[in-house]
Amino acid sequence: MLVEAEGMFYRAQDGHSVLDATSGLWCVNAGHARKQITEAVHKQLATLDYAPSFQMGHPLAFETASRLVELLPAPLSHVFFTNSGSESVDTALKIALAYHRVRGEASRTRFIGRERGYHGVGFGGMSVGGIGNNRKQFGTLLPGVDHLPHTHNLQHNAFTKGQPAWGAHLADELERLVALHDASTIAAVIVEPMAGSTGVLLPPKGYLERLREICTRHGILLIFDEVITGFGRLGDVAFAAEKFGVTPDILTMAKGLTNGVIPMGAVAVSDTIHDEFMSRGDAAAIELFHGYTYSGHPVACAAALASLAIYRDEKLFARAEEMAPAFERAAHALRDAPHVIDIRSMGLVAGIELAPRPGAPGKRAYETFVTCFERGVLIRVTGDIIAISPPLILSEENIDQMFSTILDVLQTVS
Ligand code: PXG
Repeated sequence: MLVEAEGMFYRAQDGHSVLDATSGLWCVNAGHARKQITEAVHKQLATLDYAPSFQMGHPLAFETASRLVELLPAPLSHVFFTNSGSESVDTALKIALAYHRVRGEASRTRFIGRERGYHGVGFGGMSVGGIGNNRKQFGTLLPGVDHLPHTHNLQHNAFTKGQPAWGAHLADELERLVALHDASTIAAVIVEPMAGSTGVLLPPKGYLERLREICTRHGILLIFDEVITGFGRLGDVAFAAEKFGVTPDILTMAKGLTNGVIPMGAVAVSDTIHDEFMSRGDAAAIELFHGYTYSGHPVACAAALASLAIYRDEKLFARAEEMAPAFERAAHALRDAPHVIDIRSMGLVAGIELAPRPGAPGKRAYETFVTCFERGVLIRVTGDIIAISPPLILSEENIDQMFSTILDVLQTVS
């Protein structure tokens, strides 16, 4: 149980201090209890606690959208607000369907996701997602969904720093799916530019470029799910799209948008998509029959604006890039630690893959997680992979503490 948080640390119920090596759940990018955000939320609650976004509006939603557009690569220039990553994904998928329909290509209804992808827990996101355990309890999901192969390959890419050299050709599988289903049936391809939840899989060099090229050639929309990669996680810039130099047609975000303080998500779309909706029908008509009671919630907007101001004023994305070499060195120093079979990293994210204990997959990593917590470091594990994604404000001392604790613990787990 966690009861308090400040800066890089939680306090557990028994009073011990716990270094947050996971930004909560990949979201507290500016660290905990940021006064600027707390005060903005407090003030907003007393000023305009709620306003509908159906027929009505309020200035903060437009201000937040404008700030986001400044951070997004062109031509992503319009924003639809949601309340979570899952809602962002389902919104993005619905926008893709409706976009093709308004253009007279209603046969484009198929989605292509990727094995090991995570896109939240709505029916759309779960269907395009590719993590078996997240799907198997729920029977039939959306029809008309196919999956690209994942890009993880230890034989070729173990212990890579940054993007692996091997694997761009895996994007060509999209051509195979296009040949199988026909482009006229495919609405969109959705991928995380770096797969987070499944255990930090970086895109092979040239892979995203090839996906982009194939999508463009066949009139298929490319959606990047940047719920984890957004807001400086990979260093230097706000979004992975810019980091990797590949721009999707639709980009989903959440988490770091409000520093995790108030639930909020958003979907950015290109000018072309926006204009296709807006150029049709009568000016007073509703263009997209979709939205949430809490879309653009004023308090969430206040939290987002304060978070974005911190990212900008403290140059946190540049700071993530500055700290990345020390973080990468410390992560890769675990190479010879017991059980470690791979380490991969970029910016302020690292995946440390352990060999599963024979007959007990996941147990070794789970015990590592529990013991690290007892020793004052919060890590995240998925299967037998440790994922580290600290707040971007971290110090070298924090880096030492997190990786030396993991090393000590790996030396004790069997
Ligand atoms: N897309 C991506 C890429 C995500 O990582 C979602 C969508 C869904 O967001 P919401 O806000 O609906 O949860 C996510 C969420 C983990 C973990 O253990 C990761 C997420 C959520 C819970 C656990 O890595 N990511």
